[in-house]
Amino acid sequence: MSNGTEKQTWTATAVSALYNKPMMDLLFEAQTVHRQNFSPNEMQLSTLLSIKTGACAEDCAYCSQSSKNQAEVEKEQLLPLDVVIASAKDAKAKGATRFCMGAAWRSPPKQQMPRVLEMVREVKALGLETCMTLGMLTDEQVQELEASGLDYYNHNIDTSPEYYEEIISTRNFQDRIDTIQRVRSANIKVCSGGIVGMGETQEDRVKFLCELANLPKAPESVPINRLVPIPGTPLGEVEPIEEFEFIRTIAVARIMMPTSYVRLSAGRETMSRTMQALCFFAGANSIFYGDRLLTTNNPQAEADQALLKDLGMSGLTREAQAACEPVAAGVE
Ligand code: SAM
Ligand code: DTB
Ligand code: SF4
Repeated sequence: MSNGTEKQTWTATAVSALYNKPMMDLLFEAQTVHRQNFSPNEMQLSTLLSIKTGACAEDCAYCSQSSKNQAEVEKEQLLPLDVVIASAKDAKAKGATRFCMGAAWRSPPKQQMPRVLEMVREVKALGLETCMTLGMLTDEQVQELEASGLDYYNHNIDTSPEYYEEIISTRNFQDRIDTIQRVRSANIKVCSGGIVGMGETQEDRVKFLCELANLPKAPESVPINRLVPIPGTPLGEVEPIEEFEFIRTIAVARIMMPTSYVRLSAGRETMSRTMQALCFFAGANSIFYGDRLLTTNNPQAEADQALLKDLGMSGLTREAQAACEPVAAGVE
């Protein structure tokens, strides 16, 4: 564990031992760490919007938006600003505090940046936190995003370095790390996680979590997606990962990155309420909130409101989040 001055480096051996602890011990430890750093009955709510859909040059095997895959998606060019603002207003009215905008790009084309930056400014002006996920960035693009006031940049490492090349061939693991480092060196918070259930081994999951936790500074936000198998993609027929394996991954992420928000991301639509509650107990304290992810469905907002109510939980306000931040910052 961290002594408060030096950041711990996690080894795969140590993480594997943690991962394979008796389930009740693992859950108890994760919940204990969670309570040391966060208020246990609050859930951070982020709403996602696809601002540019489909026709992506990359070949990510899980993704409906790759031009190399045969999934049926409605391709859409970069959305007009007013459509994005209307969607953000709606998200805010429903209780989201962060608005995440995703584009199916390998990297953002230069001529599209002015509108993207305008989106950040306008959404921020509504009083929402902003997050963008646009693919790989140059130093100049990072600076532009920073100047526009962007709060978070999402760039997932997705899986272990070893398994990465089984999933994507049009870029490599280091390309992802390079963009994360560029974002980290600016005044933008890092959101980075990955996908569980792509046929990877438990060792891959352990190594994936080591990569995230051993970054010079762990990501402030860690989305853990359960693969949404999409027909027409190479992973369209993959069987869902065993549930306890998934919950263990969340618990281990919580313990390794005690002050990060761990988001139970894609894949909730096919999870029972009980499974989601166990993921929250294991330390997940953020969700995508709103009926749609990028090209697939998410639970209805009303269903999530009912879930949180039945669990005695509530959406995290920005004020409560700000009050928590000095505590979290002191631990790392
Ligand atoms: N094109 C940009 C990029 O790749 O960084 C941004 C959008 S991309 C769709 C964002 C992330 O969504 C991916 O890195 C992946 O982790 C997640 N994702 C995409 N398709 C998914 C699926 N079918 N199931 C679970 N997660 C998925
Ligand atoms: C993340 O980790 N998950 C989100 C967001 N970051 C951009 C995307 C999930 C996509 C799920 C499949 C789809 O809707 O196309
Ligand atoms: Fe393109 Fe991102 Fe999908 Fe990969 S995950 S195909 S980069 S949209």
